[in-house]
Amino acid sequence: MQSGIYQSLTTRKAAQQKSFAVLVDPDKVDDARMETLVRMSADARIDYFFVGGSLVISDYLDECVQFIKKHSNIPVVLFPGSPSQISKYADALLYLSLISGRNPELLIGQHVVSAPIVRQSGLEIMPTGYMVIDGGAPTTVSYISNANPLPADKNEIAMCTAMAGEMLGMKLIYMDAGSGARKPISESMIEKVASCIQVPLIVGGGIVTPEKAYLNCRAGADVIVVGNAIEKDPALIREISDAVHQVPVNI
Ligand code: 1GP
Repeated sequence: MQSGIYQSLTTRKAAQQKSFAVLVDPDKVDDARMETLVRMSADARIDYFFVGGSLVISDYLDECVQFIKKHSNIPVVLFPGSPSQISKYADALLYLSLISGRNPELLIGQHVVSAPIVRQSGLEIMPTGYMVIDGGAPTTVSYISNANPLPADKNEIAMCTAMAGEMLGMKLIYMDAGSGARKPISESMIEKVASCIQVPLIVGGGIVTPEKAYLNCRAGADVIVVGNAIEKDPALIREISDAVHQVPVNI
């Protein structure tokens, strides 16, 4: 694995610095919206842009990534819903394996088919154990993945899944309640998972307040991802960024 984004994630984790990633769904933006989003994100000193969605219907992905690169220094990490969502203009790729599900296509099948394209992209590849947690109602990701989400109250299953993912070599664990989830992941589940892994822990899905972002970080999340809430109220970018960056270091 090349150094770069992953190095920055592990360095920040070692220093107990929490990170904030704004999720951009290329289907939901245009140049005008991107202009506002990138400007507000740079002002709020966010740490990463994640770009992707469970469905990407438009062909705005390359343009969207190029727009961010042209107008900011914020690293762009692809968060692909399918192997077609690859842009060589990004900095890195979350190479997701859906370890909470039992759908072989999303564990390894699609990876096999797309391996040459992924390698040729030249992107920094970050193997990521992706865990979809029940967010109270079906989300696009739970439907598209054709796999049961992990029950929201089964902290032990989440812990064992993350441990197994790490031992299989995953460099990141991403716990996701799904975009627009009714219920975000509980702090008790985040705490349980964080306590049993060494690799950085990304948490997203249904986070709509700075308070919840803060509490998730206190529970052990290293990176907070927010998409939906920001689409509705871009002022949240600053509020959530401040909350995440104010989490005190434990001595
Ligand atoms: C979804 O984790 C992301 O995959 C972010 O979710 O859009 O609900 O913030 P939201």
